[in-house]
This record gives sequence, C-alpha cells and structure tokens, in this order.
Amino acid sequence: MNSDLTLVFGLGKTGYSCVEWLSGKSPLAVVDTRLASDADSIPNLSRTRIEHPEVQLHTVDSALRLLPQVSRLVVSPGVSLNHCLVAQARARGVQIIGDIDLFMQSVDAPVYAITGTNGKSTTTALVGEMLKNQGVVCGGNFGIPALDLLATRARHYVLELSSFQLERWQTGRFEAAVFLNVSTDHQDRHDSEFNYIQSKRRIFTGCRFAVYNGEDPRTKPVDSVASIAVNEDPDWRVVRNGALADGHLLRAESIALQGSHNHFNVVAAAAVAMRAGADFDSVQKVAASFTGLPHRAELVGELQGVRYVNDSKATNIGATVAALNGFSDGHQNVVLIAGGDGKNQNFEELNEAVRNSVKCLVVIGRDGPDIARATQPSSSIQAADMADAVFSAQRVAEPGDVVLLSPGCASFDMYEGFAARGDDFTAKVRELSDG
Ligand code: UMA
Ligand code: ADP
Repeated sequence: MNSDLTLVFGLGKTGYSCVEWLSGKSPLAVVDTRLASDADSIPNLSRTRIEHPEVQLHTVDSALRLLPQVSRLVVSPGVSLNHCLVAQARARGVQIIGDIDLFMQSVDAPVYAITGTNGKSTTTALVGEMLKNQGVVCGGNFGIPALDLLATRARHYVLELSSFQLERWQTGRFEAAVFLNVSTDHQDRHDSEFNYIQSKRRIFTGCRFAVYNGEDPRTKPVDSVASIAVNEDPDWRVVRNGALADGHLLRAESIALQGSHNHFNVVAAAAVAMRAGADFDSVQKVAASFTGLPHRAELVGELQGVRYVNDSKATNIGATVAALNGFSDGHQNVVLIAGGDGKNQNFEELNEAVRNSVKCLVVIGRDGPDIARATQPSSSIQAADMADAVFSAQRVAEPGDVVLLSPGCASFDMYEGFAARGDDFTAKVRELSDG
C-alpha cells in the first residue's frame, strides 16, 4: 500500500492554510473531530469541498483506519498532541509536525519568532511597524496562518508563536527568537507548568540571536547564543523615565503605549528590529505613534469622568495583573469586570493586585464566582451577562475611576473568542452613552 499521504488534523485557519499550501504538491487528506458530530460548525468545510474536491475528508474513526497510508500528520495548534489519533500515528512512525514546519521548509528570508505568555501580539505588531519600510510581513498565532504569508515575497517574516505551535515545531532555525515572559496559562492543555515553559523555550533551538527577559531566568536560552536580556542589559531596559533601546532613551511621554509592561514590549521589539536593520529613528517614530492593538487595554470612551477600557485579550491572570497595575492610581479606583473560562488557573494570584486597585469586582461567565471567592474583593457583584456587567459597573464607578474589562479568563464559555467579547463590551458601553 502506498504510504505517502499527508493527513492534516483540524480544518480551522491553520488546517485550511495547510490544505491550500499542500494541494497539488502532496496526496492529501483532512481529519476533524467535528466531522462526526457537528460538521456544519467547521468553518472551512464547504470551502474545502468546493476549492479542493480531491482532498479526502475523515472522521477520527476513519482516519485511524487510514494511518497505514499516512507518512506525515500535520497537527493544528488547537489539537492536543495527546489525542489518540496523534498517539497512534506516532506509534506507527508517522512524522508529527505543525504548520510552522511546512513554513520553515519553504521560507527563503529571515524569520523572527516571538513567544511569551503575554505581549506576543503587541511585540509582533511593533516589530512589523519598525520594519515597515523594509518588506516585512507578520503572522502566525497573530491571526494570519504562517503559510498564508508565503503568498507575499517578503524580506523579513515575523511570527507570533504560541506554546502549542512551538511544542510541535521541529524544522529550521529562527534568525532571532524572543521569549518575553511566563505566567500561568493553558494548564488545561499542558500537563504541567514545566512542560508549558519547555514548549516555549523550544523557540531558541538553533536560533542565531535571542532576546529574553533578564528578570526571569525561565525565559533564558539554555545554549550559548548571542543575546539581549531585556531589563538586565544596561542598554536595553525599562527605566523610570521611559525605556532604553541600544542605550538611546525613549522618553515615557514619547511612548504611545501605556504601562511598564508595554515599555518592555517596545524594548524587546526594538532589539529584534534593530538586529534586522532598523535604525533608532524608526524605533523612536513607532514608539511615539503605535497606540496598540484592539482589545488590549483599549480606551473605549469616557463617560461622566469614568474611563471604560477594553482589555478582553487578557485571557490569563498575568495579563489582568499587568492591566490592574497599569490603571491603578495607588487607590482602589478600578471597577474590574472579570471571569469566563478559567482554564484551571489559581485565582489567588490576583489577590494582591485586586486588593491594591479594585473598588468593585463584577464577575461574569462560568468561573467568575471562583475569582470572587479566591480574591475576596472589598465588594463584588455577580452579573448575568455583559449588559448586566457594564450596567452594574457604571452604577458603582465614580469620576476618576476606570471600568476595566480584563477577564483573566478565556471567553469560550460565552463567546466565539476574545474579540467577540471585547466587541460586546464596547457595544454595551456605547449604549450607555447613547442612553
Ligand atoms: N479540532 C479537532 N480536534 C481537536 C481540536 C480541534 O478536530 O481536538 C478542529 C476543530 O474542530 C476546528 C479546528 O480544529 O475545525 C480548529 O483548529 P485550531 O483550534 O488549531 O484553530 P485555528 O483556526 O487553526 O487557529 C489557530 C490558533 N488557534 C489555537 O491555537 C487554538 C489561532 O490562535 C491562530 O491565530 C491561528 O491558528 C493561525 O495561526 C488563536 C488562539 O486562541 C488566536 N491562540 C491561543 C492563544 O493565543 O492563547 C494559543
Ligand atoms: P498575547 O498575544 O501574548 O496574548 P497581547 O499583546 O495580545 O499578547 O496582549 C495580551 C494581554 O496581555 C493584554 O491584556 C495586554 O494588556 C497584556 N500584556 C501585553 N504585554 C504584556 C507584558 N509584557 N506583560 C504582561 N502583560 C502584557
């Protein structure tokens, strides 16, 4: 029996990009768990049937029977490597890879890769802006699957990489690799925090240049490589009055992004962009003009002296702590809306930040009540939905306060994703101002 079939596991954004890339190059089949039970909800199913009728579509059961013909299994990031199909494929000697391997096998320009628990997207976007005039494209976990970037002949590729993408990546080496920070996340998918950190550290494998967090040894490459340790290297650090990039001062008032965590992102981005050829002038201009991506500490509006901030992308405790520290005035001036799918996190890690800055905690979603129990805020409200949460927050907020949506949780118990949650918050705030 012929055994040169490539089987793509998952037909989301990544899976479809693999189908598009491999179509015509390799005999191809796709498996998706939802094909057996909920095929209508698979976003790219009809597109695959129409555009790639030659691609075989399989349930997990039929894919298991197909394994003797399969030489490589391309596993989407959302699929656990412990899945029985992956385990059985591995046992048969099938090569297990991800889309980043297919990308690295074909790309012919330097690739800069960025990981960390928080700040990946912001740092990726900053590097993209700093290299804007130098033929750069950005993607990966950032939203555009890596393989789709190959449609553009670029001089530089910047990839945001998640722990899921990194744990299955095997091929190639990055021109520069960045590991920003670690806090608890994705404990529902990685067996332990150690495994989560190990997955992220794989980013440094064979890299030519490393950028890491000088204050967190867990982000440091194991092998010796040219590197910058942000906040340890005297020329690359966040300082009281701004940030230093290659020893040049970016004054705080000339950095558009707020908060020391964002200043850290600016320094890390500058380290990569300057390595890739950007000059300090470009770094300075971007630092002054880049106000941030949507759903990350985004100011939605100000009503009766209260600022409303959408930080829906804060899907873990570390991000919520950074937001609370950023918006705290040293008193309890934040009305925090938090909750959702808690991914088995220990919410007690929020205690100190909640104690220091939260006037009232408004909880939403499945695990919201756990946050209230774990953090014991001075006051808390259980909201039925986002409309109720925004309305309740408005009632307790006083001039000078901030109503902050920074859930510290994934959104999937209530929404399709963090963007839908942030859009809902924004819409409900706008209704307040219309009403
Ligand atoms: N599927 C199965 N079996 C499973 C799990 C999923 O068949 O056990 C199928 C689903 O039915 C669905 C498809 O796989 O049809 C979805 O694949 P996916 O979950 O890998 O998602 P993609 O649409 O391919 O999007 C992925 C990233 N998603 C995840 O890692 C969960 C996107 O990151 C990324 O933008 C995209 O690839 C392009 O690279 C999103 C994300 O939430 C933003 N990332 C996490 C995060 O940032 O915290 C890691
Ligand atoms: P990621 O892509 O890693 O999720 P984002 O740039 O989208 O990172 O930001 C996600 C969340 O983390 C936002 O709530 C943002 O305010 C917060 N954040 C951004 N940079 C950092 C950082 N360096 N440390 C901690 N939190 C951060």
